[in-house]
Amino acid sequence: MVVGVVAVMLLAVGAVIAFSPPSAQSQKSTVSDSALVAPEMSYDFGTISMANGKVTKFFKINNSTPASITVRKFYTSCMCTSATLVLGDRRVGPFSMEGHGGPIPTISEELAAGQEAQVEVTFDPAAHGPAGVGSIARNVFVETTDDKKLVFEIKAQVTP
Ligand SMILES: [Cu+2]
Repeated sequence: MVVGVVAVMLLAVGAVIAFSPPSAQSQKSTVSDSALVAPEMSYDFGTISMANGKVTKFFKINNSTPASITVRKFYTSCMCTSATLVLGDRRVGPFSMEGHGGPIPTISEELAAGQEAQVEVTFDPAAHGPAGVGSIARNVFVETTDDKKLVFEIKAQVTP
């Protein structure tokens, strides 16, 4: 009798594990471990046309810790996408994909405790030529000196 109850419980636990949604996997492209926080990590431009040229999105980042954080590297997942760090009226970048035109230079941009900055992301839908039609997803990586990373994602449906 007791053995039967335990067996049923084990089956129930097994079923819960087996049918858990794969949420961790579907969110992998925007996983971040940085102490910097961003209220918005992902943005969908919707349907955009190559003929209309580049599109731009600003993401806010904030140092919500009591200590300063230094950004040391800024890069994207593809040469069609570039990113600039905007600190007030100072602009650092744009930077694009590592390997295109050499390595991405190391920078040293300090965000004081409580300071906010912006990440300006520009996507050129025509950069890949006719092959660039369809749905795209690109990432922007913000690396800090504590070896952590903030990862943004942009998406679009590209038409000619
Ligand atoms: Cu690209």
